[in-house]
Amino acid sequence: MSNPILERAASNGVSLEMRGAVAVVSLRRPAKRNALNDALVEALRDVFQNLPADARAAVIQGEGDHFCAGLDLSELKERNAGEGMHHSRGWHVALDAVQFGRVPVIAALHGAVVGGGLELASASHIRVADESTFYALPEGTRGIFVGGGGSVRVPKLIGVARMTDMMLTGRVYNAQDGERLGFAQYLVPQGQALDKAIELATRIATNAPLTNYALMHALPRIAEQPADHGLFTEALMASIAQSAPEAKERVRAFLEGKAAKVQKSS
Ligand code: 1HE
Repeated sequence: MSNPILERAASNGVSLEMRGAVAVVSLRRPAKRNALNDALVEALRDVFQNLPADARAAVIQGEGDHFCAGLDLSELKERNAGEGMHHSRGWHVALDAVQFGRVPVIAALHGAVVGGGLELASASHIRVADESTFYALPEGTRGIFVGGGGSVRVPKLIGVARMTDMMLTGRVYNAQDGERLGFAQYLVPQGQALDKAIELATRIATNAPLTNYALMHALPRIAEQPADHGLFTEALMASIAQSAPEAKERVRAFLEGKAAKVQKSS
């Protein structure tokens, strides 16, 4: 790796390894359960803002027994109100780099996905959880609030009522319930989340890049627009995507019987 930004990120606990066209990003602070201190949040931001040009999809995972224990609570105790505001805004920039970067991001989840760890997972586009995964928002019981975009992103997955309950009561959801409620789109046996995430990312990497980009950037914005505006944005995005040479080639291949049909699922 010769990129100094990625080298600095690696020394601060976030490494990147290319597997074909998939960038595998790893949180590497297992002794602290991948708790996110300031250096790690900045490293995450830097990695996702500087993915290699040949990356067409990314996976994020945590080393050790847990995906991520959330905010590093040891850094919280010294912060005043102004510093707290800037700290939260720094998380927003980092997690926006995950959600609104250049390529789709698949989170491979296991063990604790809690607090800021759940906020990070929620910024990804697809979540694959193994059976050891559990989800919680201990902020409520620790006397704090979410600050990494959780109040915006988590209700989009499970609804405001469930998030309120999690924060008021400290409720923890297991992997099965998490999939049923919408935290994860895929549930796999213990130890298999990373392989499944890489398999999905490898498939996604073969899509037309402009279609992937449109899905990541247009869908969440359209969801927040009034219907009339959303339909207009959709029409704009559709016309841009279908005018790309790659789209024309792919459609022609299907019409000539050279592209796969949609198969009934088993
Ligand atoms: C930590 C953190 C952390 C572990 N900050 N140091 N997040 C939380 O409230 C979750 C807090 N963590 C836990 O509940 C547990 O650690 C776990 C369920 C994740 C894992 O349990 P376990 O038994 O495997 O590990 P452990 O023994 O609790 O922790 C191992 C070490 O990691 C230990 O340090 P050590 O020096 O004694 O070895 C822990 O202190 C340390 N550790 N989690 C700091 N979070 C943008 S705002 C977001 C707001 C939030 O995210 S609030 C939620 C914070």
